[in-house]
Amino acid sequence: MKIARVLAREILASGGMPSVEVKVTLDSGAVGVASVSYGASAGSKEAAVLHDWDKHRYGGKGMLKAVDNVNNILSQVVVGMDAEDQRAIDETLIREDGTEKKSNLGANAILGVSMATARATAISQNLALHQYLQKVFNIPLPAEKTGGKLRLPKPMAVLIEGGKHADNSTDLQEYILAVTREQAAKKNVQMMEEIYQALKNILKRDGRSINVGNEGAFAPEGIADNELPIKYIVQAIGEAGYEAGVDAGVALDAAASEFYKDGKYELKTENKILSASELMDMYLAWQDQYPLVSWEDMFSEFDWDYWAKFKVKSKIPVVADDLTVTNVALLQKAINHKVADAILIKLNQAGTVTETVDCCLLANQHNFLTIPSHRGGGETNDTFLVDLAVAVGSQWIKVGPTRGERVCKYNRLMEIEEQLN
Ligand code: 2PG
Ligand code: MG
Repeated sequence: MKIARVLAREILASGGMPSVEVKVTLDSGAVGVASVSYGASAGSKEAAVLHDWDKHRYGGKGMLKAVDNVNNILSQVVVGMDAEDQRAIDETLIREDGTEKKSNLGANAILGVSMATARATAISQNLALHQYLQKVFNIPLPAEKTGGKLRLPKPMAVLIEGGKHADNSTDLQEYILAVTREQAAKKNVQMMEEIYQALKNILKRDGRSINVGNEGAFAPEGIADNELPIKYIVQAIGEAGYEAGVDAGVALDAAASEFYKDGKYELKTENKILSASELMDMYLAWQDQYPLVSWEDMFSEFDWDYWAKFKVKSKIPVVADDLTVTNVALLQKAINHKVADAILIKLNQAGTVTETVDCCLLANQHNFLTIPSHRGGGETNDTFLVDLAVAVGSQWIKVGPTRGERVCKYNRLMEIEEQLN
């Protein structure tokens, strides 16, 4: 089965700014379409998003160059290649770019081709994408590890957001409802959305705004401390009729690189500048008070020392995102330095499907949790990350609770469950 045609176009992502969509057609006639997302609070070592920097279009953020790179350069090298050899295709794409961060042709161009090829080939083989990914990358069936039952990831839904994802909200970027109950995905999704609605009522009662941020999470203004949102979510779990600490708990993503300045952490809402050690004390006090499930990026990506110190004291998984940016070498470093227990997985941080899967497999080998995630700034309606999560046996997927580009992920999850049954 060979790649016959590759065609890219500029589309809009969730923030109303451009992204890239790629359509790959195989000689079997199968067509795969994929679109690429990008973040608002990106890690410094992520694969590069190529923008046009033409000030007359979208303030410089157009993606016509990346589109051209697909149509005129990448298509030339992959047309005629064996579509079933995803690894060879991705290696070819990486070689054609030739830079460490894919900054020459753009990870937004490269990843679109990579994802669309996988999807077209899955369709051609009449397999669900998650089944095809397991097959083509020879992933040990997660079902074998879980007594014959394929594990479906549980929702980690951002319910309150601040930082770079919303104006005038909290310093910490995300307060996440992490479902902990092992039950049907459909029930987990229902529970998560009921808790979201309960939270809406609580915020209204408290006279707070129920406007939402980038990811469809509430972004109330005027919250004077970074702890209150945890209390709100715990309360919402109870008011929705569930038990905090049993059915669900709270996961935090501080995205702390965003408020790290000159070796200190600036909490604007609290009018405080904290040392790393003071920040750690604040976090550790929370873990004794609340049903917390995990911590993500609680220290800056440049503060490896404190990551290590924090991990020793933490009772719950420490998740690396900006620190490791879905990069095998950085994950290996995180494993060696014992700074985390879990890795957030974002296809566009890596820039090809193969590199993303390799990262998940390395994580699995070292008993690191993998948490495939949406992006904050420019998410699309693509649901690839859900199939990826199922294929590699992820415990959770991190996706916002509302807005079309988020709920399509939960809809895909429930669809997979229906198909498996
Ligand atoms: C994160 C993500 C997604 P962004 O930090 O985990 O929630 O945000 O895509 O803006 O990096
Ligand atoms: Mg993060």
